Amino acid sequence: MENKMFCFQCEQTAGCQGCMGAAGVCGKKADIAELQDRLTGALIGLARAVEGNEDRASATMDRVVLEGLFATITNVNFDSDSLNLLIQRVEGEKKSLIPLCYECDTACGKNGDYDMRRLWTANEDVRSLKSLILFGIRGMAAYAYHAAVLGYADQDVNKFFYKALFAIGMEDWGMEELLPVVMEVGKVNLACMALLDRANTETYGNPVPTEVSLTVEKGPFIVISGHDLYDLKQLLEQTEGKGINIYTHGEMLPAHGYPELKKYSHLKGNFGTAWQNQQKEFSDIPAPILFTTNCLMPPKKSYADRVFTTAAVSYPELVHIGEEKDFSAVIKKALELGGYQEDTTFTGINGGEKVMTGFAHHTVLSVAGQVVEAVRAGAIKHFFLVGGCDGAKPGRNYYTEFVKQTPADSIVLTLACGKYRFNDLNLGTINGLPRIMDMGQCNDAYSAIKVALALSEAFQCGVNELPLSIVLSWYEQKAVCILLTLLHLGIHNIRLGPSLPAFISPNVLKFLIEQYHIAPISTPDADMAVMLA
Ligand code: SF4
Ligand code: SF3
Repeated sequence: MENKMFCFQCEQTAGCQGCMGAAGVCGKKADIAELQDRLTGALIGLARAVEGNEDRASATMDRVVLEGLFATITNVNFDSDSLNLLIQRVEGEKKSLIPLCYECDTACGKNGDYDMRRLWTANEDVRSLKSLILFGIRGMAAYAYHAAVLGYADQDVNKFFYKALFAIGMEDWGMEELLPVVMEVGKVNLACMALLDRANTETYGNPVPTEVSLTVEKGPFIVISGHDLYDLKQLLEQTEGKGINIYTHGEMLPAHGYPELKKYSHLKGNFGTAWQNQQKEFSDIPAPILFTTNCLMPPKKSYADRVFTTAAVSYPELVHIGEEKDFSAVIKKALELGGYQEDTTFTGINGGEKVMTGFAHHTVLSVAGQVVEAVRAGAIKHFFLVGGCDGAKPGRNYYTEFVKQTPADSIVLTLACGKYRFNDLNLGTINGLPRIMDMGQCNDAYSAIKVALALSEAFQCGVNELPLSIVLSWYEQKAVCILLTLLHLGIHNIRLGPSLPAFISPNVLKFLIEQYHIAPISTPDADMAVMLA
């Protein structure tokens, strides 16, 4: 490949084909793309060394696999130093596992790192299936990482990462060998999301319905973005009693529903909308912003001195807070900047001044009887799950229009950052139940699955027979593992948008259509008509 880089893992990939120039649409430069490929190739080498003997993998090895995969997710790590360090750590783990191989002159090829160019130039179907595996485990690694920082691990999940990485490195595997691994990503990701759900709820309690203000009160404040609840908890503890308020941003919004986080009175509200608006929304903000995970966009000069990173996120020249989680630099910056002089109200994209969250499975299932009764009485005729990532494409206003068109006797379940397209709409209630229920972050797809399974049990039918329509929006790799989980559960007729992944080859798409009747979104009117028919 004479192009400088190749990456097609996210929805905004150049020309719906692949970022191939000096930098990707996300701002990832060719040298960083190459380092991320080397890191992935090194992880495949480690999986080769472990192959057939996953019990030899240590806890530190499992951790470096999670961190290595997480670092390559879109909008997470743009920093060569930290990527080089990760590569060294992977090589160090491999060396500890097979020290003799490092002294051996015979290249047997069994433990070598994998050259990712072999994947990018492979037969399109093989490339497609291996991409589904790779991007799926990248997303899943983020979830396993969040569980791990709370002290939760599932050995079957951890072992599967090696199996999946090994499969990507297999040169002579075709559809027959790769397809089962693709489907296994979905199965294992279900276990991984269940693990994270347990980690979050056992640590911070079951989320409860919570109204979240979009007004920023006067005085010093910090905005915290990303998915990591542990980082938020540390920040809340370290800022308590210091006269600094904390506002969530992006995927941190659902944190407001957790009892052990909402108990902090200085966790005040939410700032801004979804990730793609950050360069505009942060341009003149008188406060620091802490990124705990994706989606970090290359910061503009106007606010770069106020952005901090921690955990898997890294960007050159930004201050990175290490594992000791000492946020004093962020606190100092908040006090220096001082915040707004007056309470300042922002609105959601539809003009709303507050949003609701906290409708995870525990809350929804606690009113299951009421929901089932409302369905039997005809007050609720349809459920929609409209969830997933947000992004910059103009066509994404589909999701706003779609939700606006949902009939008054329907419920909209939502999750992840795509909800910012409509979560400030007031769609009213049905028998006291709000018509829009935010189930949480993208990993809380687990909640939606639990609710769908409970409904199918209550009505004694399969999930595909329920009056339930699923409309997903995707952008990065966590959406890939969630989609694979829904397919693993045998869920049909999923609508996917705003465009289909560039890494799905025509043959793989044909398979998905034939087996699962997956379809691209069209127009809100046309899709709504089909779903309600
Ligand atoms: Fe392009 Fe997306 Fe890859 Fe960034 S992550 S280089 S935008 S395909
Ligand atoms: Fe959003 Fe980046 Fe995917 Fe967890 S924050 S959903 S895009």
